[in-house]
Amino acid sequence: DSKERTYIMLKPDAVNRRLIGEILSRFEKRGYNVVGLKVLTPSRELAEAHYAEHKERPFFKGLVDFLTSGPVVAIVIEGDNAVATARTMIGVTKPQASAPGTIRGDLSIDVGRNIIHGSDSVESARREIGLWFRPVEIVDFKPVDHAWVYE
Ligand code: YYY
Ligand code: MG
Repeated sequence: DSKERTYIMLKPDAVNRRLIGEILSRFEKRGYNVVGLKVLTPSRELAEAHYAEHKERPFFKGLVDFLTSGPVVAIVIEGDNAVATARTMIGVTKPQASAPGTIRGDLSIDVGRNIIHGSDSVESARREIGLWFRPVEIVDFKPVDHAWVYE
């Protein structure tokens, strides 16, 4: 197994709909470890930096307005192949194209209210974790059930 990390963010719709526990539990039950976790309302600067790759897109302003409109939960998840597996668990960008069983496919309808973000590559994860967390806010630990999750 590898201790790959990914950046997961529960957007203001997830927080306002009280879905924090529901969503976090899916990663925990799968066997992933939560190594960073906080609730904050992001500044415009932070939201724009997070979504910098989309700054020329027509939905950019609405996306930043939405992300800064309320609290988000910033999360670092760790475990084998965390980046790709989390994306699979999340579903695709459009909730209506996301399969039942995925987070977006079970809990959302509209692309602009798709409740969760997950890094799209190990490189993006590194950048996003650095943007949202200071190193001291991330823990290094190995749960006692490790050998029951990994062979
Ligand atoms: O990585 P992911 O969140 O699945 O999608 P991205 O293509 O990176 O877009 C980021 C974010 O932007 C998406 O989660 C919703 C919003 N968005 C939108 O509102 N309308 C679109 N046509 C595309 C994306
Ligand atoms: Mg993306």
